Parts: sequence; C-alpha cells; structure tokens
Amino acid sequence: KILKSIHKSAENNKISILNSVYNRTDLTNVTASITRHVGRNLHLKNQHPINNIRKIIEKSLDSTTVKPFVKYNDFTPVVTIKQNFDDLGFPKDHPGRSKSDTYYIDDEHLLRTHTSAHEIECFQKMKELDNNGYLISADVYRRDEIDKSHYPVFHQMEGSKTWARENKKNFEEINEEIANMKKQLDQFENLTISDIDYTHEPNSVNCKQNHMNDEETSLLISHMKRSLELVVANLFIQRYSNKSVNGPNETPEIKMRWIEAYFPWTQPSFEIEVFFNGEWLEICGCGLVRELAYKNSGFTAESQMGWAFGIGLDRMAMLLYDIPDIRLLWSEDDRFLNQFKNNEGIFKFKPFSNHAVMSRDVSFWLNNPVHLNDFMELVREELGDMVESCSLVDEFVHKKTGRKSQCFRINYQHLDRNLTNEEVNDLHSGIELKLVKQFGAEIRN
Ligand code: FA5
Ligand code: MG
Repeated sequence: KILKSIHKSAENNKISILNSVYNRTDLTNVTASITRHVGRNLHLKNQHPINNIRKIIEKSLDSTTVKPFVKYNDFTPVVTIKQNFDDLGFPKDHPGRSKSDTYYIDDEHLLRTHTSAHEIECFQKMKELDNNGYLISADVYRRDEIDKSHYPVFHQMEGSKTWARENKKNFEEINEEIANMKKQLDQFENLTISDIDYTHEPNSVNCKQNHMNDEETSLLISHMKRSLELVVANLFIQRYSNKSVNGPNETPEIKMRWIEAYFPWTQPSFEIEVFFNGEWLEICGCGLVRELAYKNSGFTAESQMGWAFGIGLDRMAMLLYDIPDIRLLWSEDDRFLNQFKNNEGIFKFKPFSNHAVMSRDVSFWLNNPVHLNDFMELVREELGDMVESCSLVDEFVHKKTGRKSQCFRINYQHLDRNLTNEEVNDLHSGIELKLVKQFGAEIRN
C-alpha cells in the first residue's frame, strides 16, 4: 500500500506533454483539462472554420509580394520563459508573466501565451532561407475567465516582414508593393478605413525608433497597414458577398479603424478594430519590430527594419461565421462539423441546438484571497466543457472577522444534450467539495 502511494505521488509530480516529461515545481499551474487540448491543432484541421480563416489570411498576404511568405504551422506550444517573454523585452513585472495569467509547466517552460514566442527563431531562420517574410499559426494558452467568447486555448496567426536598411533596392520594392496593395484596396467598394496621423514627439512611448529615420518609419507603417487592411477586407468581403448572410440587395459597409497600442517588442505599435454588430472589436495587434528583437536574433545593430502582427483566429471565425459559443469550435459533433464540409468559404453558421442553461450559485467564506482565474481553473478542471459561463456575482468583507465572502454563479450547459437537475446538483456539490479542499473555503448556506 505504501509502495503504491509512493509510486502515485511520484507520478503526480510529473507532467507529460507531447512525449516530454517535466517535473512539477512551485510555479507549475498547468492542469490536465488544459494539456488535453495540446495536439488538437484546429488551425490545421481540414474543413474547420479556424483552418479556413488561416488559409484566407495566408492567401491575402501572399498576394502582396513576389516571394510567398514562409509558413510555420507546427511549432510546439511548449516554449521557454525566455522565448515567450525575456527575448521580446517584457519587463520583469509585466502582468502577462504572472501565474494567474499564464500556464507554467516548470521553472523554465510554459505553454506559449502568443505566437510572438517564435519571433526570434523565425528571424534567425530568415537569414538561412533568404526570405524576408514569414507566417506562423498555432494554438496559444491563457488563463482567463469563462464565457461564450473566452476559452483558455485559442489560435493566433503571426506574421512579419523584414528588410535590410542599407539596400536601396528594398525601398523601391516596398514602394511598389504599397502601390500594388492600394490598387487592390481601391477595388473594394463599401470599405471605410479611418487612419490616425502618426506625428509623435521624440521620446514619447510610441515615437519612432532612434535608428530609423522619418522616411523609413512612415514607409514601413504604410506597408504594414495596407497589408493588414487587405487581410481584413478579404475576410469580410467573403462574408458580405454571401447572399445567405445578407438580403439579396444589401452590401453592408466594411468599417475599420486604427488605434495606438503598446507591445514590448514593437515601436510604434497599433491595433486594428472592426465595426461589427454595432460595436468596435479589436482583432489584430501590430507594430514596427524593435531593434532589440533583431539584435536578440543575431542581426548586426541597426541593420534591419520590419513589421510584425498577431491576429486571433478564433474570434475572427466566430465573427465571420456567426458561431455563438467559442466551445463549439472544439466540438466533434457532426451537426457542427458537417456544416463546414466541402465549403471553405465564409457563410452563416446555423445553430443546431440550444440546450438548457441551468444556473447554480455557490457562496463561501475565504480566509485567504483567491485569484479570480484560480477559481475559473477549478471550475474548468471539474466541469470541462459543461460550463457555459461563470462569474463573480457578489463579494464583501465581514466587518468583525475580516473574512471575505464571495458568491459565484455557474451556468451549466452541455453542448450536445440537456443536463438533468440531478446531474447539475452532483456537479455543483463536486465544485463545493473542491473549494473546501483547494482553497480552504467555508461554504455558506
Ligand atoms: C498579442 O498576443 C501579440 N502577440 C500580438 C502582436 C504580434 C503584436 C506581433 C505586435 C507584433 P494580444 O494579446 O492583443 O496581442 O492578442 C492578439 C489578438 O489575439 C487579439 O487582437 C485577439 O484577436 C486575439 N485574442 C487575444 N486574447 C484572446 C482571447 N482570450 N480569446 C480569443 N482571442 C484572443
Ligand atoms: Mg490586445
């Protein structure tokens, strides 16, 4: 019996992901409900909406340039802290690094939180390949809340283009490509883009980089913006030209706008937003690659100039196909998958069921604070995809004891069938037990 328990605890101290085994440390917070998603690769799954979006974006970007972008679509999701954060210039106290936001495997490894984790290695490969553009698509992992548009695993596409600064020929090429893209953009009727003036005081957060002059900076910003405007236009035009989406006489306007942003490895940085169903949605971050990133890739100081972007594929898929719940993207149900058979275009998804949502609240006293994302993780671990959403509905501190009380509402819903009252009650008791065990919570009745 003792031997058995020793064996079990030794196993519990290890995590295995993609044929590698890691020893748990104090930093480890990745769970089985997360590692189960590794290897699903929805961005490469034939006739899947995420794969369709990836291909449309790849095609759009390849149309802007003579040499097609090099595609990297199967990088492992296990990366080092150095790759995901350090090499990209993330400050040591950046919130993205915290255990509440990121899935750590051990003291050195984590599940990448973005495709930018591969930027440095791609810059390095670029030198050997004699190609100045690449695209990466991959699964990424973030600890987050639970609702219809958030899932701890999603997919991003990253891309970048780089030129040597001293080669005058490159400037001709860039100008030609910009002119070509403008021509393509002009062909879209019903496209409105609102740009922002880029006139920044030196040394402001989003000013140009020191080693690049004004001409280089504005040329590259223009090349980047036109490339990404084309990507967005090519995605939305497919949706809007589909008569199943709109009435036969309607051609809605594609409206996008540029705003300023911040990323540690780009400067200046921007985001593109699209006006959709009455609101502005942020869909893509980008910027001019910082000198620091090229230097970390082994380039001579000040020799390179380029841009990079990252776009979320799941959110684009949900928007463009009208997919109402992000969990559906992971469904193996024929009623989901069959709608995408033999049609790689964009069309309106027909929801096939709306199984009952059953709500249960849980209230408890806590002696120590628990991060919201830790609560979400416990719920995910217990319920998997049987939770539609989960939120904190009430919170207060007892005046005398100083103890905190929290109340969470869990909305139970199975994607494929109705849950019974009994099932939900059992699941909910399971959550209560775990709260007591993991967080030392005291359930209030
Ligand atoms: C990034 O991840 C940067 N790596 C993007 C980048 C690349 C900037 C290269 C500059 C240069 P951000 O966290 O904003 O940035 O995510 C980028 C996109 O991923 C978002 O615009 C959004 O479309 C998508 N995204 C982010 N979080 C989620 C989420 N929880 N669920 C679904 N999609 C998400
Ligand atoms: Mg963002």
